Amino acid sequence: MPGGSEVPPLPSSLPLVARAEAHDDRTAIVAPEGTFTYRDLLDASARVAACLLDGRPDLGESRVAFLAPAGWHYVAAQWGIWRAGGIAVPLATSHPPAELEYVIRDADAEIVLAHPDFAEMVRGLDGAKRARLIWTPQALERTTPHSPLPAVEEGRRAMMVYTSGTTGRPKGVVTTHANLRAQVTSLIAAWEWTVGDAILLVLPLHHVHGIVNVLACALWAGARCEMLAKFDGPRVWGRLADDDLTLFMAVPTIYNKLIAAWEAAPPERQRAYAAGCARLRLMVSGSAALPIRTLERWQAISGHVLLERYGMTEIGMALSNPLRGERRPGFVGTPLPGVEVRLVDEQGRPAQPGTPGEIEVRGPNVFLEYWRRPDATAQAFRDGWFRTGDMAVLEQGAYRILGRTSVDIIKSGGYKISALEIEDVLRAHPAIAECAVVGVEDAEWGERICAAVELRDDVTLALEELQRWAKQRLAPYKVPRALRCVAALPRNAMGKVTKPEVARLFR
Ligand code: MLC
Ligand code: AMP
Repeated sequence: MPGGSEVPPLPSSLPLVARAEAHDDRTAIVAPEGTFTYRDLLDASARVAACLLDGRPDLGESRVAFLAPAGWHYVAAQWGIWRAGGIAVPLATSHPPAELEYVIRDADAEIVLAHPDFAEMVRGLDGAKRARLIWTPQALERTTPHSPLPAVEEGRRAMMVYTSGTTGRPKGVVTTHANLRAQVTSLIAAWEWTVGDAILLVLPLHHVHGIVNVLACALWAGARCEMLAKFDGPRVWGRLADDDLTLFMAVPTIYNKLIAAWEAAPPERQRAYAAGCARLRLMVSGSAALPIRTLERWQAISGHVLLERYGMTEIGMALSNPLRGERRPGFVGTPLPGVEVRLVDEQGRPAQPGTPGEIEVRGPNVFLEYWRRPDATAQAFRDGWFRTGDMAVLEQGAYRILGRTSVDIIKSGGYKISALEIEDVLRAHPAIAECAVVGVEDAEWGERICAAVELRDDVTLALEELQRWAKQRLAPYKVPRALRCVAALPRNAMGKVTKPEVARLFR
């Protein structure tokens, strides 16, 4: 390790960090940069914290936006921000400058901590010019000054993850250290994580599936987390075929892609892949509905009945099929330890048994607030319960997700995407007079982003042209995959665009 362990270990007030002290020489992270123990992580994150503090006693919940590929620098940066008393705001490595700019600005980031891989892009961001810009190698390798780290109470803000909604642009979901502890310990108990576990992380690290369910749970348990910079089907299969992993978690699209990669492999490799899976103790699917055909195909290939669970950025995980016992296809199980779940009708009254209702969630796992949006925060709760916007029904003791209350929330590849946000961007295109964006069911991606547009007079627009333009403004997974140019969008008598009719244009 560069710099050695020059910062003396301090008992930490942060539960995750305090637990790492007990794991010391165990391997914590296997990353493209190398293999690192819990002691390495404590040392490196203390150096990052000292660098961020730069002589101050406490960052006092300043926002630190950080951008690093999945790997060692990411983890050291995240823990360093926490140990310095800052709020960690993960930026997405796949996002174009416009989206990064929005998050840095909305979070009002005081510091931008970035990996040199992104130097050119970050240097061009106005938000980074206004903030203190620090490169991760500089933070990780810093040797002086030794800095006493602040005592960070659990009730303080820890993290802000940006999520799309039905109003406006993405909002920062603020979770405290206590929220994170509740989210993690619930999964540790339900899925029986131990120090003996080893997990392969293939998910992006700007959303809770990767951040909480995989990375934070592994580090809480004292387990080993192996990080791939990016999902790659054959590479993932190669690792699953080795005999040293115990856990795997992914979105349904990733299982679909793994199924396709397995089917494309020669028979002897197929056998090796399947045998590798058999050695894992648990494979989990979530973030979007798991199609029963995916579950069945995966079972036929790997022998695993995928454990499907349900969660959301604002609440971590809420419902899960059992680790032991029957996992019902098409169901997401029962409330996780410490999480209360209820179904309510449109008036907010508990739904009659057996009838559908909106899922509401309560418990220490539920987030604190949307960053600087008190009205949105207030609207998201009813009598202390968080309103998820997802509909479900309780049948024979287990929940089945039926869909969402809003057509404008799309799930594609496991990403939550706001149709309204994309429409706002597309309306700025010089050829587009009006547009409507919908999610259309898709076997591989769950839903595909489709755009219907009314063009201005005398212009044409091709999909490729629109995609090129949109890629500069939107994350790749928000870019439309299909385009219909229409004389007039379908509207109801009130003049409102009828989204189900729009979706029909693409079927
Ligand atoms: C990418 N492509 C898409 C697409 N995304 N096509 C249709 N729909 C999409 N959504 C296309 C690209 O344009 C490209 O096409 C090709 O697919 C490969 O692109 P890529 O970017 O390399 O894709 P890939 O890396 O394979 O990404 C697929 C993925 C990724 C499934 C690995 O989408 C992913 O990591 N999803 C996970 C998201 C996640 O973690 N969600 C959790 C949110 S938290 P071409 O033609 O250029 O080759 C949450 C709470 C909870 O939901 O409950 O967990
Ligand atoms: P996000 O806002 O990105 O955290 O995504 C959360 C949303 O993902 C939820 O509100 C659900 O709509 C969806 N989701 C998560 N898990 C499941 C699941 N197992 N089945 C169906 N939808 C899910």
